[in-house]
Order: sequence, then C-alpha cells, then structure tokens
Amino acid sequence: MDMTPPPSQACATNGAARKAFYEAIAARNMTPLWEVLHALVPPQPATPCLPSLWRYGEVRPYLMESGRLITAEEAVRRVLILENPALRGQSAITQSLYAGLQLILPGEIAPSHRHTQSALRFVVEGRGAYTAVDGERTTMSPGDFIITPSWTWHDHGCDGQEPVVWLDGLDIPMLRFFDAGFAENGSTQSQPVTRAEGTSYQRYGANMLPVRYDAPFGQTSPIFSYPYERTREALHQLERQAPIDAWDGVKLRYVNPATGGSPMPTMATFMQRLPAGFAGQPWRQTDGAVFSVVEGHGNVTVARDEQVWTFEFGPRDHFVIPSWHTAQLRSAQGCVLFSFSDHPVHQALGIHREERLS
Ligand code: GTQ
Repeated sequence: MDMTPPPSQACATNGAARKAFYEAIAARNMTPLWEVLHALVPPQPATPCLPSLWRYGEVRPYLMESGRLITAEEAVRRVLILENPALRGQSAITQSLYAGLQLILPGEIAPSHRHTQSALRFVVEGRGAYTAVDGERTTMSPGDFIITPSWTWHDHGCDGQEPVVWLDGLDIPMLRFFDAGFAENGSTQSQPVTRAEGTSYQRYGANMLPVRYDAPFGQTSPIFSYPYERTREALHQLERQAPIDAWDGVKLRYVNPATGGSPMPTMATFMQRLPAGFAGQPWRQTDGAVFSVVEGHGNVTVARDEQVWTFEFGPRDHFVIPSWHTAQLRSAQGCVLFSFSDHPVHQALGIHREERLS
C-alpha cells in the first residue's frame, strides 16, 4: 500500500513538521537559511543605527564633572563615549566606528600604552595639551587633526593652564569584529621624547618626502599632526576662488602624503566649509560618518524611508549620519565641519556606494 500522503495533506502538516525539523537541527547548531535569507542579503543597507546629535553645551558639564570624579591617571583615558542610541552598551557610534570625548586637565598625564586599534584625535577645546607618538610630542590646538597609528606607543599630557577636550575616533568595533585587537601598557607614564616637536611635519608635511622614505608607520600617514591653521586657510581661499560643490560646499580629504590614500587604513577624515547662505543638495553613501562642528552654525536634515531628523548645530557639537541615510547640509552664516568615516575599508573591499540626489 502507498503511504505517501496526497499533496494537500503534506501542506497541512508542513507547519508542525517544519517546526519539529527546526528544533531537531537547532540542537545541532544549524538553522534554515530560507527563514533569514531576506534579512541576510537585504535589498539595501538596513542599518540599526540612528542619526544623533550631541550638543556641546549639554555634554561639557558632564565632561567637567568626570574631571572631578576621576583622574586621567586612574581612568587611563578619561573619555565619555558617544554611543549610537540604537547601539547602547556596544561603545559604538556606527557599527564600525567608535567616538568619544576625552578630557585632560592641567598637570595630568594619560599614561603610555599601545594597541592595534588606530586612533584619530580632533581637538575640540583648549590649548596646551600634547600627545606623544613614537618619541615625538605635538601640542594641541582647536581644529588640529592628530593620528595615533596602530601599535604605536602614545601618551597624552597637559602642560597648559586650561582643560583640553578632543574627539577620539577609533576603529574599535571593526577590530572587535575581526577579533584582531592587541594592547599593552608602557613601562613608564610618559614615553621618552626622542625627536624635536615638528620633526615629522617638516619631514613629511611640506609636499616633500625624505629621499629614502621608509614608511615609519606602515600604511598610516607619517604626518601625525595636521594643523588647523593650514586646513582653514586652504578652505577659506578655495571658498573665494573656486567653484562651490552643490552637495559638499568646499570639502577636502586629509591624505597620507606618501600614498595619496587616507591617513589611516581604516578611517578617512575630511574638513569642509559651507559658505554663508549654503543650501546643499541631498546625498547618501554607505560609509556612515561622524561630524565635529568647528566653526559657525548650520543644520543637517537626515532622512530614511518616512523618517526625518533635523539637527541645528553650532561649534563643538557632534553628530552622526548612519549608512545610506539621505543627508542635506545648510548654513545661513557659513560653517566649518570636520568628519570621519570608514570609507577606506569600503573602498578596499569594492563595496562603496554613493548617490548624489537633487
Ligand atoms: O587615547 O589611547 O577614546 O586607547 C579609547 C581608547 C582613547 C587612547 C579612547 C583609547 C584611547
């Protein structure tokens, strides 16, 4: 006798049969692709990240309070992490990037250590602090962009009279994803200074390179401090003399002068000036970006599907535009914006996409 049920009956029992099947394979650490396929390969990026704004006026009192609660030495790094509201508990501002605001007070030292995570510092407030990388110190001023290359010893200190705050941008979530993070503490609080301040900039920052260039930091830029004064002047002149891009205003990317590529293998950095009266066109791109407002005021509109966010921003505010969110910048009086993203990784993998809309 044929025991095969007719097709209609097979369908009727499918629900229960599938459930039993899923449970059986689950016990063996397997799961059916067909239940998750759509989510695994979405038609377009479906980031959980949300656009978010951190107003400096709200953040600063907490930063200063942290300065009364713990020393830089005890904290090792006294930082308030900027967490994406959709990624709370993960120390991440996007799926791939970490951002935080670090405070150092006069006389303090943040002790020497090194890690495989690359770091950028963007100076937000105060003068007179320094960061030391591989035997050379650089004094920080607002708007300076400073690099700590992967696996280089670094310590921070403050010889000045005022609190100094900078934005830390690191590839921490990326290295966590790859399980490729290593770190160690230095044997002294401050590393010995072996080179005069400014040596790196003279060697690598004058559109020239030593004849026998040796890439001291591998794929990372040999310039470890890009002073704001120079960047500001370039943007200012270009605003007056060159065409203004309808999406970006006047936007430049920082480079590794030896390669023309990004200053760090995992993170790209940018500075842009929006002229007074700028009303930018909308764009979206796969690399989510973190912004630090340097000068002036403006606003950004971020949209995804039916949701729209508008953030009014001023000096020292920070905001994040997640992957594949449409964004549009405006400024009545003109402004200067620093930003960083994981663009070089998208580029290396051949997955970067950008749309300039109108
Ligand atoms: O200054 O070395 O915000 O190691 C997070 C981890 C800063 C730093 C951070 C770090 C540092």
